[in-house]
Amino acid sequence: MVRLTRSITRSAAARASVVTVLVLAGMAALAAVAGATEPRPWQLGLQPSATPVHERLATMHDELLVVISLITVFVLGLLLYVMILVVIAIPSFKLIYYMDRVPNADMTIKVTAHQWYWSYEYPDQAGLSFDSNLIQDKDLKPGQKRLLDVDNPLVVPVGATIRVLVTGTDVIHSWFVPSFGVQEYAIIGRLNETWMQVEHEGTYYGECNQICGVNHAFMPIAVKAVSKPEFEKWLGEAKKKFAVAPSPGIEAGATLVAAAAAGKAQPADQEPAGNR
Ligand SMILES: [Cu+2]
Repeated sequence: MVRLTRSITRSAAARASVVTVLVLAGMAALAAVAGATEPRPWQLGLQPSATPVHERLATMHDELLVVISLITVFVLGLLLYVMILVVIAIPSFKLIYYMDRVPNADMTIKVTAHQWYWSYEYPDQAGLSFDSNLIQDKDLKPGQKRLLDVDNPLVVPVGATIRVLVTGTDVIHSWFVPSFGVQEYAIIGRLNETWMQVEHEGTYYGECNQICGVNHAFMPIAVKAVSKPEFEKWLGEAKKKFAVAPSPGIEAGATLVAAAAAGKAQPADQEPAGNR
């Protein structure tokens, strides 16, 4: 009995010592593993792989890193393009505002478009107004430009800030003088506004640049910029030549409407003299 008890005690002690050794070994092993994969200060990327699953996760992570980097570069590129557009837009808006806003105007000119000629009115000059027609090829004098020169050019004083009001009586035209940077639609029933300030004397040409009908190419614009004294002299002559009549612009339109309503033909003076 005593032998049996001793034997059991010995084997229990042996088992306990084996378990203790195993536990210590396990703790040592865990400590070793933790040392290999612990987070480190300033660590970038994943911890070293300890399992096949983590190996695949790490591979997937690395591949996605390449893809996402390329996408980031692409999106930053797009943002750069947007910034370029913003940089362009700011002066562009400033310029549009400059073109649109008439600074304190010295005088006003009203431009009325017709098929196929222009009429000009000086509302500040007791409604002085006249029609401006193309000079036909057969009537061209030496020095006159074919398809550009007109019988009565618009005359403006140099240096004056001029408010230009543009309207039309039939279809949409457009008063376009390239060297002035002026292009304004002539729309029936609408009064569009722009401005110009001619800096040097001379004759400047433009054309209707809105396809307006069969004689679209035959309604040129000629603007003569003259000195102030010359302009005053011209005003005196023009008032006699065109015998100032009260605002024929709108009233001529009203006359046309009335004539059309009464079934009458268009008044002779409303026909484009040069384009028959
Ligand atoms: Cu036109």
